Amino acid sequence: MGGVVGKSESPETKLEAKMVEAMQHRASKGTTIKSFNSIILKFPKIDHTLRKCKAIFEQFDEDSNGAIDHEELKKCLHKLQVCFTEEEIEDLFKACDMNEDMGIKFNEFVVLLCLVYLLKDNATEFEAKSRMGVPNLEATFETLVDAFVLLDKNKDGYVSKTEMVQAINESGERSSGPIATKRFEEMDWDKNGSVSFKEFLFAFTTWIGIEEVGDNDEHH
Ligand SMILES: [Ca+2]
Ligand SMILES: [Ca+2]
Ligand SMILES: [Ca+2]
Repeated sequence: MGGVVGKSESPETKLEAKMVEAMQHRASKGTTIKSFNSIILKFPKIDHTLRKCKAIFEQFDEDSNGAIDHEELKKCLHKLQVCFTEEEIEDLFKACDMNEDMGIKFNEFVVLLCLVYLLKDNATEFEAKSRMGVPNLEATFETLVDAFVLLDKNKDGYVSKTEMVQAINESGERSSGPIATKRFEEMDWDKNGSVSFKEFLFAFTTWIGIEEVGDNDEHH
C-alpha cells in the first residue's frame, strides 16, 4: 500500500488506520444518502436518538462525575463485548478525549460509541449488546456513516475541503461556498486540512446541540 492520496493525513495510530480501513470498506458498499440536504433533514431524528445515549453514558460513568475514565471505559467495552487490545483502548480513549481533560464527556462518548460501531466486524453482536434500550441506535450510526461516505467522494477515509464544497454545491444552496468552508473549518478540529470520521462525529454532536443537554432533562 503506501500510496499517498492527495494531501490526506497519514493515520497517527493503528486505531486510526483501522478506522480508515473500516470506512473505506463501508464506502465500497455505497451510501443510501443522496444529498447534503437529506442529511440535514435527518438531523432531528439523529439528535433525538443520540440524546437517549445519555442513559448508557450514565450507566458506565460509575462514579457519576460526568466523565468516563480509563477504568470505566475498559468495563464499558467489556460489557459491549468488544475485544480491543490495551493499546487500542488507550488509542480510543485518547482519540475521543478531544479536549484532553482525561475523561470522556457525554458528547465524546457518543463519538466513541459510533466509532466502536464502525470498527466492529460483527454488527449483529453489536446490535444485541449495545443497543441498551436506545431504539434506532444502529440505524442512526448507519446514517452517520452513510453521511460521511457521501461527503468522502474519493473514498480515502477523509473529507477534504474540496469534497465538502462539492457536496454542498450539489445540494444547490445559494452562496454555498462560504457555508461549506465554515462547516469544514468547524469540523477540522486539528486544522490539518482534512476531516476524519472522528472529527465529523465530534462536530456533529456539537451541531445538534448535544452538549447543551442539561442534567435534569429526564421527564420519565
Ligand atoms: Ca466517571
Ligand atoms: Ca476524501
Ligand atoms: Ca483534521
